[in-house]
Amino acid sequence: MKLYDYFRSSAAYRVRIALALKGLAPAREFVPLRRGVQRSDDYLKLNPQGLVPALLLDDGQVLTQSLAILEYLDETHPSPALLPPGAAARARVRAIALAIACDIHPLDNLRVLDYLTGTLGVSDQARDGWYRYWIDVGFEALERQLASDPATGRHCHGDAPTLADVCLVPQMANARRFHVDLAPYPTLVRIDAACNAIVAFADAAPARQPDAE
Ligand SMILES: N[C@@H](CCC(=O)N[C@@H](CS)C(=O)NCC(=O)O)C(=O)O
Repeated sequence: MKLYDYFRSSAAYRVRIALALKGLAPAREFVPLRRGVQRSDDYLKLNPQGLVPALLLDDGQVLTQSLAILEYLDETHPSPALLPPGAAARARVRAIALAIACDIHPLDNLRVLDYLTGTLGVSDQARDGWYRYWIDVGFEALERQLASDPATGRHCHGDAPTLADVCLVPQMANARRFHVDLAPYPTLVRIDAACNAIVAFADAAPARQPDAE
């Protein structure tokens, strides 16, 4: 397997965490997003969306979309499981993961931010305000959801990491990078700390990647 990765990509960070939790260490190729290599002909042959991550399998198939990759890894390497037993519990975990991956993260993606500043002529300050705004909208709901639900434990669901934690931790890192005030989100902060105490999470952090600038 080979992971197409970028240190600051939170979608790739999710996959790095899952790989590490499952004890997998595939080859990696770094795609420097700031230089636009994700839009090169060679990369578009792998992922026509021009986004990282992509996972090249040993048989030549290429998987894209981090959540699809996470579920593939969970199906092919079931231990430790990233989804809990029980259909309703799995739906809860997926809902938390999707709230982050579908409703927060895409609004703050590099190409969206570049469109704001480049095409729409928005100032850097307004762009950063946009970034923080969409994290706050998503985190306010997540905090309410997690704080009030007895299914929340040391982690987003119970006491073991799941797909939800794998999505939460990179989004928390993004929030910190853009100086989002995390004081209103004590449950998210607590779960993030519990996750980062696990080596697989800590080692997947952007600052620990070989391509970190
Ligand atoms: N939904 C996709 C999102 C992938 C994504 O947005 N990747 C970002 C980095 S986190 C990217 O490659 N951005 C390049 C760009 O915006 O040009 C997934 O979960 O894999």
